[in-house]
Amino acid sequence: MPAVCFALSHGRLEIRQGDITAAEVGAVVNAANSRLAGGGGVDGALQRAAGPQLLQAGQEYVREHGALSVGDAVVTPGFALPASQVIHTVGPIWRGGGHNEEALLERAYANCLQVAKDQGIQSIAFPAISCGVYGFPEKRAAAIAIPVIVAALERDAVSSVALYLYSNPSYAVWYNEAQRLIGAE
Ligand code: AR6
Repeated sequence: MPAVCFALSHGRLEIRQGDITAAEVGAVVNAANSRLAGGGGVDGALQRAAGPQLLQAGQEYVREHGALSVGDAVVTPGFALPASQVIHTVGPIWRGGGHNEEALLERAYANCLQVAKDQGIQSIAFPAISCGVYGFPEKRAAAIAIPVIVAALERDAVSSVALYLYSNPSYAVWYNEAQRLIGAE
């Protein structure tokens, strides 16, 4: 599986192709829905790998605090996952680009990174939030996500970020955007 590491002045950003459920990190990010009700895609894969306690923990959170707004991020344990914790966020549904989708996606990445900092989580793995059933165009998503992640690394909010892309074409899009925005790996 291809993977490339971009060394920044602070921290490291890795772009890799693969299954995020295997990530051995402080926290993996789940591209969830606002009721943390489980689903397909990354969410379904994480629920299967973590065991039923992950869904229970999310539902308990929603019972106590209510549903998440788009862009919110909350943390639960990782249960049977190799990752210690799961940060659940809700990306925007793409509705053509005129509904604040870009700002909301940026907010989702920024809030996940803020939760990681608040919890003292040093390493975090992201999927391509909103780029599956929520339909966000992948190149635009990469152009939004990568600068937010680089800024968090540069200010030492976290020390290591991995972006997990599931397919080869997705990996190529994100790799090219990282090259364009950061420069040589
Ligand atoms: N590892 C890494 N990436 C994956 C994996 C995996 N195991 N599985 C899928 N992807 P999606 P969304 C990629 O649909 O668009 C759920 O039902 C996938 O190819 O998981 O934010 C939730 O419950 C795509 O590029 O998330 C919500 O209802 C990316 O992960 C809704 O889907 C995100 O696709 C959220 O939709």
